[in-house]
Amino acid sequence: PKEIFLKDYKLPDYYFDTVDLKFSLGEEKTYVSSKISVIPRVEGSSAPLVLNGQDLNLVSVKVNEKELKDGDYLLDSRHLTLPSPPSGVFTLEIVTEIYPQKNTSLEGLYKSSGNFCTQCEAEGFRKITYYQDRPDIMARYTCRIEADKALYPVLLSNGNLIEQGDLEDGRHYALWEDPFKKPCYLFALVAGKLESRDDSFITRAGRKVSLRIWTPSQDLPKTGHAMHSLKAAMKWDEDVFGLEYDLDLFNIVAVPDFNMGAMENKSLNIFNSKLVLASPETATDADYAAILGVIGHEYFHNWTGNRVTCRDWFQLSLKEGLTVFRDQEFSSDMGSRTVKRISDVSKLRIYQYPQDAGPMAHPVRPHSYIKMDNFYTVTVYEKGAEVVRMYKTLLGSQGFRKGMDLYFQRHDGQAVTCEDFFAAMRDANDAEFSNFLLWYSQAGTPTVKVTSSYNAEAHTFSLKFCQEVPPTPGQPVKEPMFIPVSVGLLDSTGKDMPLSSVHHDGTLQSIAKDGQPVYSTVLRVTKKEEEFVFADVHERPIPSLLRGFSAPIRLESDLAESDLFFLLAHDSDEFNRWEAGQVLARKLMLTLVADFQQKKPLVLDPKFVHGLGSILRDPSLDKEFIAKAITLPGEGEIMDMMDVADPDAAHAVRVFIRKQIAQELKGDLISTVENNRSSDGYVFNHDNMARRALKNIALAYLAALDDPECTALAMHEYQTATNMTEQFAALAAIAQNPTKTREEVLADFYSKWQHDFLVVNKWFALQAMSNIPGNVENVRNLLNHPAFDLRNPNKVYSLIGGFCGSPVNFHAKDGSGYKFLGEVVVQLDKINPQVASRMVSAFSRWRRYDGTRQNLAKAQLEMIMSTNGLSENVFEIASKSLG
Ligand code: B3K
Ligand code: ZN
Repeated sequence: PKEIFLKDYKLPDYYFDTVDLKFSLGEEKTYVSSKISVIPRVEGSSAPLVLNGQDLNLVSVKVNEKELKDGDYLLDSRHLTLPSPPSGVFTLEIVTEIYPQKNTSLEGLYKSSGNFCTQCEAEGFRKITYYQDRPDIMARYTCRIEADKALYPVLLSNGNLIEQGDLEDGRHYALWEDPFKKPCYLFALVAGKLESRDDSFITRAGRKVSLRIWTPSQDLPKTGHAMHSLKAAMKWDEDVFGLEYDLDLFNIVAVPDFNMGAMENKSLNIFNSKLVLASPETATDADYAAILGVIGHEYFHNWTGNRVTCRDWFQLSLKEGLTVFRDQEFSSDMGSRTVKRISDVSKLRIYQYPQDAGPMAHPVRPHSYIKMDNFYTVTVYEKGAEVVRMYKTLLGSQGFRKGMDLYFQRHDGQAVTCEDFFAAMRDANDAEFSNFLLWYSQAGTPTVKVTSSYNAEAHTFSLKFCQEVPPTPGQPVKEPMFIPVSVGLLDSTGKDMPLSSVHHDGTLQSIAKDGQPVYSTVLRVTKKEEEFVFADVHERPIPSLLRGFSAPIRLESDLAESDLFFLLAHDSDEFNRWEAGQVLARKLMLTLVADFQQKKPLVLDPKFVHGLGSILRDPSLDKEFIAKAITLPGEGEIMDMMDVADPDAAHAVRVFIRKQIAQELKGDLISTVENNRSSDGYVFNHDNMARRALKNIALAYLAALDDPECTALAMHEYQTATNMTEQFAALAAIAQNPTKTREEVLADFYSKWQHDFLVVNKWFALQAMSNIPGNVENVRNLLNHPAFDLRNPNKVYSLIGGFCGSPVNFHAKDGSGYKFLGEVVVQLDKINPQVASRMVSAFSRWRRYDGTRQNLAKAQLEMIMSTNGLSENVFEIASKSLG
């Protein structure tokens, strides 16, 4: 396999101006013909034209209408090369034959539940026809689709429908034209038996846009929330960014077989059904929230990704980091900003920090890849979004908006780089950004140590920062980063002190703005060691550091436990209230882990339970915030902080604390469940979601007691639930304990929902993630369950992915979990390399464990590496994990 490097980027020798595609869809094979007008970049050049192609059967090639003979072009398994094309503009026509029915990789053109659909990002278009498959080739497309009318009554592609009609032999056709230039990764085609929910949106300029969400007819009733989300997203993008939709039609198609969440193809988004279909009875609040976020995300790509796209795939975060940031902001505005921030930061900590500390660590803009699909990562997406958020933190809302406006003004219709985005932000604000670009090129999570001291005589308060960026593969030595640290100071009553000025670098900078006091300020930490001294501080303050999580770092402060309890009770920055509780919980859990490892009896600090109890009972707090605040850090997060990850200790400690809390707060938890039941039907809004979240976490705690009273309560909630959010939470609560009731309720749930594959996937995931000892056997059995299918990514993510999410079972000391995953990966790789490669990633941090586990995991990786015909996808992850 060949590694591709950012530093090797070269401008293409040829541009494509227009591309006319014709698809003749068939049951055995599909013919694709493309007619491309080719323009040399440099006049008179006759450099070879190299086209990408994979799994294609070439039928014919014509240049300026003349068919080429065998020797006129070169063909290998990955390329079609014209060694000496005519100089000047010319027409290239290519016909290929492809086999979508046999395509299990779900990349290129494939079939899902009888319908044709495409997935071209990153490099799937080359599985449709020979092309310069790279995002800096932007062309205007037409697409003519021809198919059997009875089997495929609906024919869709990008842009506008300009012609349709019947043909001989029961066939028909549709001709689509996309007026916008686009890279081929945004091309899409759908053909099948689908029906649409239709609606419309009036843009702020008064244009009417038709909106259609396509599914098989029986699913149409479940598309209401998706349509609502789409309209909300269109409005929000106009209000917040001044960005209007640019065509008269916007289509969304839901398909059950899809490798990821969704795809932003120009005006024809294709979605995993999981992220479109929802009804109160079948989808949880988390599903509703995910649909809102992802519908928003794909829609927002129309400007950040499609109108302005990436020059090359190394720049992926240019569109993904930015668009994740936009969807996070959208969801914040539609619900609770604090709770959304807590969820996003948790996601970063649980998934991105470990990646950034392991063998697959890479910068937000990677330097190299073997298979681009492996770089659609939490680093590119979530850390990338944090990088965009830092611009906003530094520039303020208005400054950020000015930067965005300039970005579109400069680059609409272009394929650009992360530096172009940076430059727009800087130039629009005349900003001084020193070494900010390092966020794109240096991997690893910076650790920042903060020490504070108060000088009672001088009335000054000093914060000393010391930063360290850990070494990562290929980057042994790092430079200090530009870290925006948002800070406030609390007085002894818990109120924010007004901040007047700060000494830094030998100067006194004023903080107050226009004579108005300021209660939070952003310090720009840019050196390895640096001190900031606040002036006019009249009592010893408690500092609230990194408010709103203003930078993706690990913060280590010298705050005492009592300071943390104080912040938990008083901080005006709600994110930091939550964070104070998390820091306390992490410290506590690590202490107990050490006790557990030394076989000491475990004892829980009563102050901690007391703190949680007062949060639980505080009527002034948002219920969803309470639910987050009483949730303990996960086992993974704790293992991540240990020198040698010990899944058994992390698990035992978490179980112990949960039980203790449930015991001590049992009365409060029971009344929390009772007082937060639904009074009427399901409503998806913040208050109702918050109520359900709080009720469900209380129920989960109670079930940890495994006593008859709590089991009966959970059973009651299960039986009376009128929506999936509450029903599934009750099921999960009951399923915590390996009892007969568990088996009965799981069976009952399946028989209720076996007709609905999305609900059945929840049922698979719940069992797969279970911490019940020896669960690997159950999961093996579920592989043979009639509802399971290795070819469907959602099912794999639920069952196999779910299993790898249970540290005790996946990392079982007998190696049974590793062996199971090894076997599945080898099988899966032959079907769908992208999905197999995601699964094999569960092995990547094997060096974090003890010697026994290391040997067992390593043996599986080696077994995988020795498999014949291994895909490049799995090869890259497995070899880098071993390397
Ligand atoms: N851009 C797509 C991801 C494509 C992944 C290709 N392996 C979805 C998104 O981020 O919006
Ligand atoms: Zn995206």
